[in-house]
Amino acid sequence: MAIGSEAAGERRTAAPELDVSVVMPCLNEAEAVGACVQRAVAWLKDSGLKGEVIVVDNGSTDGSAQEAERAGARVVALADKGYGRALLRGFREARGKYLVMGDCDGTYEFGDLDPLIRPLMNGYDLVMGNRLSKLLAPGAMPWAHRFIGTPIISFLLRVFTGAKVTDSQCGIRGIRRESLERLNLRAPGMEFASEMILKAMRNNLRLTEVDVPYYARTGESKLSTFRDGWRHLKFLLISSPSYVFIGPGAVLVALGLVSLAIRLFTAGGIDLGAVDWEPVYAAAIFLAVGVNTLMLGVCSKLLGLREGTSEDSVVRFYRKHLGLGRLLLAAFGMAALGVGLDVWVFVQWLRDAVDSDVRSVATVSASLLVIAANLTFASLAAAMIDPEE
Ligand SMILES: Nc1nc2c(ncn2[C@@H]2O[C@H](COP(=O)(O)OP(=O)(O)OP(=O)(O)O)[C@@H](O)[C@H]2O)c(=O)[nH]1
Ligand SMILES: [Mg+2]
Repeated sequence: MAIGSEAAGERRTAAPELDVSVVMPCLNEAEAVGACVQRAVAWLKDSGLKGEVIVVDNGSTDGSAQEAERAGARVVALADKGYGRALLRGFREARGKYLVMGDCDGTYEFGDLDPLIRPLMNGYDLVMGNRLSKLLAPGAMPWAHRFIGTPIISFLLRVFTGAKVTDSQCGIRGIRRESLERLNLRAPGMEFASEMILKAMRNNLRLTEVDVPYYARTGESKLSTFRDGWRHLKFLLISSPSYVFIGPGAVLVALGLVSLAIRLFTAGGIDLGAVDWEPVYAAAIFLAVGVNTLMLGVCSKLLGLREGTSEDSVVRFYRKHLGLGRLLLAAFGMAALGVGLDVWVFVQWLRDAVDSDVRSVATVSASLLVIAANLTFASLAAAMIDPEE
């Protein structure tokens, strides 16, 4: 009989009753789940550790739940589909100090979980399997996953988080329960695999990687290369305001200031042969977009605080030196300067004295007005997200 229901089970905080819980998400894996469970049960017996095997089933229609139970698993039934949801549900049910997760599709070796458990016993918090080693069986991984999807997502995770991972998409992993509870994982789908690494790094978990065998899958894949690839990419993008907003915003503002400085020293534009390049127009675009981008970064970071991310240097700087009052004042100053310059441009126009310098001043005044307006609205948005004391 399947135990557990969605309503049951708060987050577990009591001391673990077992050493290891092996959690397998399962969706129509009748051909392989029985053998996976059997091997995990046998390993638990051989290792002398007290443990359990939990299979979280999302309404498989091929008898997976029965197969899993027959092989010795505790089967948890879950109605809402999703790889991440299933794992989170399994972890909530788990009673072990160490948690091992893995696909029950015949690709992973549950008969020897020592390589994952040993580092946990030695003090690591998260042990990632790495399939990209000589243990990878020929033909086990589709070409596009092996050479495109997995390397790209792993690269982004390395850049965004500093995690030293070769195979960020590996489904077999070990984690301490107390470490997992600090991560506040929520991703419902396949992007759960990336979320775990990103949050592990942000919470300073000790992470290591061990080579694991990887065999060809039995049964049908549940992974949709493009849909799930996009879910990973989207998750990484929306979790990284420093890389998406603050970095590009700072570069744009710097380019804007440099272009403005070039304009000051090259009256009449830079001679590019057939045309003169007027850097002031580029400066206006860089500065307006750059300031906007920085403010979007501030807003996302402030939003992150609500979700439990810790305050970083950008947020500290914003709260200490900027904030709503000062930014509104700055916006007002820019708007006043913009209007003043516009009046001067208007007078030159009345005098029929519009030349390249006047056009440059008109551009600067227009961008000052745009930046002032954006800053006003963005600083109000920031204060709505993070009302100041
Ligand atoms: N409970 C549950 N399990 C799921 C769901 N989607 C996938 N799984 C299971 O999660 C594991 C990972 O899914 P796979 O289809 O193997 O995904 P993958 O390993 O990235 O792709 P392959 O290389 O084809 O194996 C398998 O054990 C699936 O049965 C789901 O919605 N609910
Ligand atoms: Mg799989």
